[in-house]
Amino acid sequence: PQAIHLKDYHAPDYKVFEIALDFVLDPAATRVGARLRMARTGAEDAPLVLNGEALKLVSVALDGKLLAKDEYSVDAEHLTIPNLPEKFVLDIVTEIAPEQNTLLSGLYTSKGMFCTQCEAEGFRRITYFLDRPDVLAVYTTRIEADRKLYPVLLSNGNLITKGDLPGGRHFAVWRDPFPKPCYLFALVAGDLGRIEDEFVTMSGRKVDLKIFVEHGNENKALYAMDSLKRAMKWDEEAYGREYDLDIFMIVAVSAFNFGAMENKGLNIFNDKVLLASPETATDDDYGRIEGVVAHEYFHNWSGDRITCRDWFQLSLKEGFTVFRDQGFSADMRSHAVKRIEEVRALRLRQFQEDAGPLAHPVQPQSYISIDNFYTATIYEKGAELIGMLKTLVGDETYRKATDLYFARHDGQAATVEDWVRCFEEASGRDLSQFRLWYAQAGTPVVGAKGLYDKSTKTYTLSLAQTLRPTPGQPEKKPMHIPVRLGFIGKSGASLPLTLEGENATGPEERVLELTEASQNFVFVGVEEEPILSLGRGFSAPAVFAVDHSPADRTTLMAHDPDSFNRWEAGQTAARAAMMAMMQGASPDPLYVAALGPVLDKAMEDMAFAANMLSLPLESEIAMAMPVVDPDAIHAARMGLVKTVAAAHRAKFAELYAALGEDGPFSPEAKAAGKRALRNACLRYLTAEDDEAAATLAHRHYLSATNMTDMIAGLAALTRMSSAKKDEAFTHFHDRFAKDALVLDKWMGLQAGSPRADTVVRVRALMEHAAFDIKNPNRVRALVGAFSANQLRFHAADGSGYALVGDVVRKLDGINAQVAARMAGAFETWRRFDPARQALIRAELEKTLAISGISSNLFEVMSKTLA
Ligand code: HT7
Ligand code: ZN
Repeated sequence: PQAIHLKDYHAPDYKVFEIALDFVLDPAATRVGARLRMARTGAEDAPLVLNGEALKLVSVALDGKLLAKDEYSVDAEHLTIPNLPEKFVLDIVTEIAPEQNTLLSGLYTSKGMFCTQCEAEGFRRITYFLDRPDVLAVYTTRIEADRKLYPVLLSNGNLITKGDLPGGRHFAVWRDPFPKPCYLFALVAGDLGRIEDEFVTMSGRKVDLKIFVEHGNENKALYAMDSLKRAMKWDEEAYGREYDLDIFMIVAVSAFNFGAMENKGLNIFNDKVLLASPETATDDDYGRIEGVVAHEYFHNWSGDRITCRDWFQLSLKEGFTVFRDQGFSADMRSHAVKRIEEVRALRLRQFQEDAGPLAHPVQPQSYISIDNFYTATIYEKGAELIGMLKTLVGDETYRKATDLYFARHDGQAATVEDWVRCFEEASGRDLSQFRLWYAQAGTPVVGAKGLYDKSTKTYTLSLAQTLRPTPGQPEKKPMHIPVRLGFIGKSGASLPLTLEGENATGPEERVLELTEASQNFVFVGVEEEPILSLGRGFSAPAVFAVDHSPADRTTLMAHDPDSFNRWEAGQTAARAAMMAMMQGASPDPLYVAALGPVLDKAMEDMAFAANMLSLPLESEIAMAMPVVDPDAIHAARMGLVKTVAAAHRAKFAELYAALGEDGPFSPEAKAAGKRALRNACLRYLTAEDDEAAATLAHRHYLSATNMTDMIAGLAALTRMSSAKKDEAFTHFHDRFAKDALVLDKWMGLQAGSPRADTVVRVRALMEHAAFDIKNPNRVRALVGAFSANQLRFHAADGSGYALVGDVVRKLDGINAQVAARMAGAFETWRRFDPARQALIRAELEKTLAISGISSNLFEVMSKTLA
């Protein structure tokens, strides 16, 4: 497979003004007519090279005249037509087989309905086209299908007309007046239920809102509808963005490669991130639904109205839209808790990526398969870059910059450079060095050393940044890093930060700009030796390395006014305690004691307290180890849980009893926080593997009135040997046997069990009637959850590697995008001991050797092995 490079970008040789699509739907053989009104914009002798994949070409006509076979050429990926006039109309007819489309890219069927997924390069699996994001056209779509089987016929834009046809068939015509790239095209046809609502925009226009789901699931779409209306309002207030069509539709589908897709006016969602009811969805599910509904809606401006010039600019729309959805969710819930969740996810997925063989910059320079670049770096690190820009220019200028971006680039396919320039113009600042964040891969380490001079009351802070080489980038330059910080006195009070040369007392928090490899900052009038609170709010996607003493950490845990750093201090202390335990030390009594005040104050902010009480995950601990020892990590973590549980048992029991569910279920943040805190207590109260713990967990499960609590009870049981475990899992299975999304949770919990028989159980579950390798949700729920189970995936006998390797190899011929994603489980392999590395290498080599390997999997495997 060939790599594609950013440096080779050329504007297209042809323009498409309009495209009229005509679908005659049939699962086995759908006929697609495409009429393209086009013009040449490149050299006179440039042939028109259209992309196409898995298509049967029926005919091509130029300006109404059928072309003979020698007037064009077709290969597996292109239709090439030479000698074209300056302006012309092409009519192309193709035939496709949606029911055979297991890749779920292009037009496919899912549970008897038709749906599309065109990002990144799926449109070429529908018809021959210039399948690149910088070709923007106006779409008219006619859909014809059996009326009984497919009563709902949808596409982008506004409905123009619909009607009946002979033979029990019917049709609908949709027109989207906004020029768009083909990756935003969508079509849905099926027998679907719906809920409807409306939204009045800030200029007083009424927008019809419709969500389509499988019949019977209508009530499970109500929360998504509510989230949508809140997102529409928020985008008007926070960014001045008003919706532009008369109708906004969402459709839920069961088989989907990703979370959701922002097709203009017709978002398509994986049902996992749309459907919710108290009995079937956890609080995390509710939060995710709210966030993803907002994310896709926000794309209407950051992605659809302004799209990307090429796929190297992917973070332009994704990083920005993630940043927008994070802002929305923080406003809807808790800023402190949201930030903790974001950083946790970033470190788990993006720092891991940046430290491994698949590291790439937020703006990559090359790729083999663009599907492999929908990564945590493009999305979450991309969002962090925008957060840093906001920190550097301030809130008001940030809004000026985004207003300028939306006004200047509306209707265009833009670049990251266009974006940064808007910030430069709005702020008057030179952001040349900041651009390195887009160009350099890797996570910088910001080291800090403080020197306090009691006699002069000065504190000299030395900051130094280092960035390790990443694949293809041996040399790195210093970056522009905003470092938010504060000083805390021994009593826990905040101290002012006055820089040398300033004549007024400084504020209690400020942002330093680190631009050199190392820099000194001298603070004056510092009355006592301060404890440094560095990287507040996680002000940059970096590792902030400060050598705090255990006592300093507990002071920060209790007194840092920055809630993120209070949590951070607790996590660092817990990690240090577990690292020491792996060297034979007993659990750090200072850390264990520091959780006392956390418990005492827990009722003040329950969601935050739950986060303070949760120890770093095993994979988070692994990131701090030069050679990962999964068994030692597991033992240390279990040991610390048991010690904390024993030290604070009475308080955990008291809180647990006080926090029982009362009143009707609410998915809102306060009620969710209460459940989170109660379930954190349950975790400690069930620390031992004995009948008392099993009885409590079982009772918790049985008495639960919502899915969050049920899962908490089951999760506790997965660690236990008691017969109550199987009893509860069987009960849960039978209760939810008809609900695929809930059975996914049932499978995932079992795949995440630390018990030694987990591999065997997962293999058995792959034979369960509910498991379907063709449905990505099922694969992710079982195999994805298993590969995230560090202890069992990395079992020393290699049985976990073999399981995932077998699935990846089988899946590649079915759905290469998902296979490549699953294969990402091996990306950390060089961080394990030589014996495990040898086992993984064997899996990687076996996988690379499969005949007909997809370019998706080839890219991930070959880069992982390199
Ligand atoms: N922009 C969407 C990306 C997406 C996607 C990418 C590759 C393969 C399948 C896909 N489905 C959706 C989702 C988003 O970021 O909003
Ligand atoms: Zn997105």
